[in-house]
Amino acid sequence: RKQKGCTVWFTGLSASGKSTIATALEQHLLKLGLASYRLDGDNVRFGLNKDLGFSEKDRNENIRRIGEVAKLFADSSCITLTSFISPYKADRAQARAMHESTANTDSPLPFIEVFVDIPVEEAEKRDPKGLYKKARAGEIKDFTGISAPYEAPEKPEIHIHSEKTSVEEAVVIITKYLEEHGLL
Ligand code: GGZ
Repeated sequence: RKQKGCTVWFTGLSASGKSTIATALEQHLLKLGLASYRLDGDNVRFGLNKDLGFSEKDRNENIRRIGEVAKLFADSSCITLTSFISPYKADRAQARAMHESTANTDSPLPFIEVFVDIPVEEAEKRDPKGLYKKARAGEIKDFTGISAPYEAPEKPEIHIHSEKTSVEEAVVIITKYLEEHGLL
């Protein structure tokens, strides 16, 4: 049976645990012998999107391009994982619409939105890179959750409560969803 591609779209605040969960999920899928690829700030914001910053317009364009690239990976039968704050509802809806439309592909590509939910106070306590501290001090402007908006998803396919769910549990929840939807 040929693997069917899809995109697992993580969204959540900085320090919510998106990338940690996505990395663990990728490892798990690769162990199962499935083709999986993770797009994140490290391989996208320093390359394809190195011309973009964190203004609303730049984030819109960041997410638009990531949506298009994720769609291409998914179309190549890859289980594609994206790990970006993606704070705007309209941008996530656009990425979803790209996947679900059959404009450039034979069939719609499943798009699974995973909300990695964390209260901003908790993310700020974690602050692994000291970015919240800098944002509070005004050294970083337009910082999501502090001085720029985060529009939480209303109906994500999967809702992970980051403070109560371990990385391993999150991987199990997402893997189970993919299995139940015939995507593994
Ligand atoms: C939010 C910022 C900002 C501002 C730099 N706001 O925890 P990190 O460091 O590793 O993840 C954050 C990352 C966010 O990039 P994304 O491409 O995911 O954002 S978006 O989807 O909104 O386009 C953070 C760092 O970049 N960072 N400045 N002002 N996060």
